[in-house]
Amino acid sequence: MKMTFRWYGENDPVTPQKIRQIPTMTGIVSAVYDFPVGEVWSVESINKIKSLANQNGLEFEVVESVPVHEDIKLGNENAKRLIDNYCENIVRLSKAGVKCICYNFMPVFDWLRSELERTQPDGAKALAFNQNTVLSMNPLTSNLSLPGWDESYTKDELKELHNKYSKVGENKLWENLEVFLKAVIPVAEESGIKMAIHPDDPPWSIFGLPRIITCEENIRKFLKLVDSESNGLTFCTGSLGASVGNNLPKMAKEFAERIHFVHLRNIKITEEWSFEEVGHPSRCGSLDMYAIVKALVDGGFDGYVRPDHGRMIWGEEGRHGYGLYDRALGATYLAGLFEAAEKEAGRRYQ
Ligand code: DNO
Repeated sequence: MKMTFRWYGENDPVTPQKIRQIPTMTGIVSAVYDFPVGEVWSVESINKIKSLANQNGLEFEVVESVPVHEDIKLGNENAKRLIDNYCENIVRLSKAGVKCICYNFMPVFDWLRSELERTQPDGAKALAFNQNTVLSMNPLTSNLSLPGWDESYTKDELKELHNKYSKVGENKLWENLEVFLKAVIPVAEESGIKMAIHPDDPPWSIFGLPRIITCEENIRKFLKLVDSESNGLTFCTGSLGASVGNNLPKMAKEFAERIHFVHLRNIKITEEWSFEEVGHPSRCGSLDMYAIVKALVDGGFDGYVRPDHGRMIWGEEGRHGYGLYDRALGATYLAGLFEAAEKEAGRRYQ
């Protein structure tokens, strides 16, 4: 297992200098942010991240994300050119030493929360999702500010996109995903890159848009679309765990060999379809973090791990979910779980 930490680039107040001081940290997880979605990243921009990481004793082996352009998900006439660009990014990243690429296939919106600063009993501020609030939101008319939404569309563009997706239901989205994978995975194989799809967060349809990477059955289907080690998963416990039907330890064990990257965080399910983010340890929320880590290790997982979203504690302010303190606490807790599970399994602990 390699413990890593997400870094949002030079404007991120959580600097590589700080990240390297977190015990067990081996590398940063980052991306090039200065090119529009769908375009080829410059070698200079890629190498800059690598050298900033390396100067601080950290590796740059995981990219999160190389975003998939909406036209690929819609499968329209621009898809071919954009997929070619995607392949070129894979080749360029592999030349810079990247080994794993995280991406998602969620239409329009990435991860979604209805509240960004819910105050918890101990005074920490955390992200939360309430289904009723989300059902009452209309992204086409309201001024939404969503934490995971990297692209900012104008209202008209959003309406147009929404219209286009009205013709793309789940089946068509699966087909478009298959087209993407059949083009991209052979390039990843040749480049020694493991592709790791991120599950949909939350793992159900929102705003009438289809979502398909949601549960055990669909993940099994996804892995069969292209049965290659390079076609793998980002196992995000907070995303999959929001659905009460998902048995995370079972899924972790079954899919372990195809899991290349793990996002570990705990959530507390407050009612069906609603949850809030909590501290990483099992006793803080609804997920049994040790059972999940143990299942991964017992299943043979030996990839990259990062502590996912932290709460804002000790007065820290910054990017929602991505402050320093709570994620750092999470990293050391999670490293402890891995040490225990790996030793118990008779594997060398690194
Ligand atoms: C949220 C993240 C996601 C993730 C993308 C992967 O905190 O886990 O935004 O980076 O879905 O493409």
